[in-house]
Amino acid sequence: MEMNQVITLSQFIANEQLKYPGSTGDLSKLFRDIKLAAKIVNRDVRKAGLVDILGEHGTINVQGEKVKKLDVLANDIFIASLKAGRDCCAVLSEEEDFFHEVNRNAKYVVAMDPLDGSSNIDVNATIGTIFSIYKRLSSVGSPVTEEDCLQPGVNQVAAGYVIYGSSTMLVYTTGQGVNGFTLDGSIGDFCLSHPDIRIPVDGAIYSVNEGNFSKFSDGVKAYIEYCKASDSATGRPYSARYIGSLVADFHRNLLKGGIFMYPGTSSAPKGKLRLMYECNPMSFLIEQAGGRSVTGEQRIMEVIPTELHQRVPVFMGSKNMVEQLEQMLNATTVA
Ligand code: P6P
Repeated sequence: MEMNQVITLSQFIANEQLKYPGSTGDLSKLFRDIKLAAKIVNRDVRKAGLVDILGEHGTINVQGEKVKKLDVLANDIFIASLKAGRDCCAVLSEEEDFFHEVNRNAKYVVAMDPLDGSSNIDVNATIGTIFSIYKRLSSVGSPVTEEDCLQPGVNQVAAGYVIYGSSTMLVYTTGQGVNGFTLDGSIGDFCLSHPDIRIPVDGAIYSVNEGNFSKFSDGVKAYIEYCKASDSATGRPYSARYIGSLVADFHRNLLKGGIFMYPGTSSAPKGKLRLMYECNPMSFLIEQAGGRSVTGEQRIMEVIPTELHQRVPVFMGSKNMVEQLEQMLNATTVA
């Protein structure tokens, strides 16, 4: 890329669309709506600390408006933008029990976590938005069905996240690799900053909440001990890095290599993370970047969903690290 050549997200998507002569442009318009909502959420996230001025959520602010929790506000912002854009037929959101029909004359379903890691907001840690896009199964114009929103991850047409960190980035895939765009406040647009992201096949970072160690399976315990063991030939011990915000932990591992784990435990066998709007989109991205993502028994994207908000155990990251983990899980299962 020539020096000083700025490629905005809209330009990049338009160029990508040219590769598909038959495309209607509906997906590009959907990304337009997601981009707009992301910029508005970014504005509000950056003000989150100003509660003394803006008011604590649940209170009434100086304008006489009820101050919403940021994750509820983010949900409303994304749904409003998708509704106005008219290219989304339904939204499955972590913030709503059932899916929300938006425009039955549109063909794309959006599954999303509008603001993941919101417990980190109060301590000013990095948080993010995660989204996953499917083509509806039912015919355009008919009522949207639960089956439209319960498709396996292999059916995704696109997935991505927005990370509200030291800078704000939008990272996405449509199945043609992974590209990252950084928000340039001076022009108010996302600009290509990380073209064709590939995760290293090996890494030296492991991310897991070790507070749950006593409740992990023997195989997971064995792998964590493997990560901690000293072995210079394989670059161990690895570094432990856990922010407690999926988008932040994922993004670091995507760029540097590593493995992220949210295993099942004796008290929560399915783990904590949601299949439809956390594990599937992140799995699409990691596989498109050359990594691997499994439940410990199968590829995450091949799980057949049965509930809108179902949880699955997740192990995802550098291909060789995830395969090493799977070998240790199988060894303890077989034993
Ligand atoms: P724990 C944040 O609440 C979240 O949903 C993910 O962003 C994060 O990876 C996980 O939960 C952290 O969970 O149990 O380790 O605090």
